[in-house]
Amino acid sequence: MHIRLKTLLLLVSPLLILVAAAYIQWGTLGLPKLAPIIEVTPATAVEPYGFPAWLRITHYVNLMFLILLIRSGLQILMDHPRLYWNVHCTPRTEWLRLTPVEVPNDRVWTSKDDSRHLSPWIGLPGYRHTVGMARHWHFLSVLFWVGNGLVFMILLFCTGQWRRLVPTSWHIVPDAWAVFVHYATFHLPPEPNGFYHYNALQQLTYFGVVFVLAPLAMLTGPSMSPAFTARFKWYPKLPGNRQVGRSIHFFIMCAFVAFLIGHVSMVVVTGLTRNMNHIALGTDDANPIGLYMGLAGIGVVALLNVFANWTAWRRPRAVQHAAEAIVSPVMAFLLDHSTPVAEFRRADISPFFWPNGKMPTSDAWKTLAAGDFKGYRLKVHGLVENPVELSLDELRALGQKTQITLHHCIQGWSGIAAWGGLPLAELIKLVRPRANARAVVFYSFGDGVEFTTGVAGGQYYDSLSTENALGPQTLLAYEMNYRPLNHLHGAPLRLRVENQLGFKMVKWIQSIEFVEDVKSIHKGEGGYAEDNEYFGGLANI
Ligand SMILES: Nc1nc2c(c(=O)[nH]1)N[C@H]1C(S)=C(S)[C@@H](COP(=O)(O)O)O[C@H]1N2
Ligand SMILES: [Mo]
Repeated sequence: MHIRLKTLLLLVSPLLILVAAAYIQWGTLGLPKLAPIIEVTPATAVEPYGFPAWLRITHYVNLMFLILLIRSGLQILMDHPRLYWNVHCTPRTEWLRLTPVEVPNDRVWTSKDDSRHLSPWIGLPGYRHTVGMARHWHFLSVLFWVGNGLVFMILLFCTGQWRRLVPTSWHIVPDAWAVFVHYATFHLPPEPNGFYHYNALQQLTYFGVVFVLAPLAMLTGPSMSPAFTARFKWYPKLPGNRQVGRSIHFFIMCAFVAFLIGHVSMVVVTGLTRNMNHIALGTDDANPIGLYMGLAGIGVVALLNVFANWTAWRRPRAVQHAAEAIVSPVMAFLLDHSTPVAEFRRADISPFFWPNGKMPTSDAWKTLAAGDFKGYRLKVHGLVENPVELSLDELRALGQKTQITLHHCIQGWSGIAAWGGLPLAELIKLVRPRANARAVVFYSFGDGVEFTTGVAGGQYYDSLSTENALGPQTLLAYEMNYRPLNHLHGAPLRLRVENQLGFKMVKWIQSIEFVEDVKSIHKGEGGYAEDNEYFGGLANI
């Protein structure tokens, strides 16, 4: 692991300064005076107190999905184990590197080569390049996590319980500081009974988790979605750019983990049995039932995680289809109807563009490449009235467009390039698809790489709905950055479809077929990555 020293200092210095200040205050002035603890009983309470059932349940459900989110999120991160502040993801500019590998200069190093192994005890589902499954669990979990959070918020404000979390006086800041000086210098202050009242630091922390961390996690998520950012170019600019959004998303995960550790430790230190009765049973006494229930609850969370890993390894197709059924409709509703528009300036073009996939090894492609693709003919067939075979010159004559766009790989990296080519809509006009042609399939000269074994096998292909094929930013590109497309990035022809993730954009295109349904092609999931890596139809996030 490697982290830039400057970044590390920037990250830990606020905490160090606070701790140092706490020690200085203790050393010179002694421990600060704490806000007086007001003894409250049910008879004297004026504010809402206790933990109603809805709160205990949402608290628990939150934990369940938060753990799944963290574990699947870590797995997604390890598929491109580098974090950057710049959108280009140029090697050696990352501020955090969770791999020992320095990107070599003297040979091709693809983004798939770069993905790292993660223990299945930590990652969901663990091991290498299992980003497809990890995403399914991430997005399935996030729907429930956000839904649960909404229920919590609504009830919080309907029941008056918000008064326990939301500070209503600035006095909370000095009060919280006084508590912090105690904790930081290892003095346990007398605690108010949390059933009625939190201490100031505790209240401020809970407030921060609910009203700052969780919303930030939700806001930085979509800043990584190709469909969303291709439609709203300003959105990723709110954090700075897509990679800043990704880095912040990572910090939020770290903050949640830090909170979990601190929160659980405090629950243990400040009266475990009583605290467990509060949050498991909603009672304020000292019998051990809440503790047993809490332990059982944690057992259920552990079982859920075992189940998640098991499904990811043993029933991946079922998980893929479940995500397709549950998540895709929600995401399609939110994202699919927006046409991509975001374009960049020439000066924004990335100096380096990560390559992915395996170069074709077939003689057919090698012969064409040796002849500078003069002999290349793109075959367009299937459910069309006018099947054609076109040379590169003929494709050029049909229409040309250049677009400077941001590429999003499912693995996490991004890059900006100028793509020149034929708008697919023009080709569609020429071939006249039949009414029953609902999908367009792009076949590659190259093979895919099977993800568990790393062995190449089977033709790479992918497909688009006809609607997406007609999009204003869907191109058959033969130029990259104003030069003929090079071999590595897909010569002679590749797909660009800017509201989707990179894996949809087939390189080294051999032929295009119009079909009624992709179910009849290969394993029927719509593409090589969908067939073999269980990627979802969620290529827009
Ligand atoms: N034929 C083929 N096309 C492919 C792939 C592949 O493995 N084989 N990988 C895809 C993925 S995952 C990405 S991110 C982009 C990468 O394009 P680039 O190499 O130009 O960056 O190509 C896509 N097209
Ligand atoms: Mo990718």
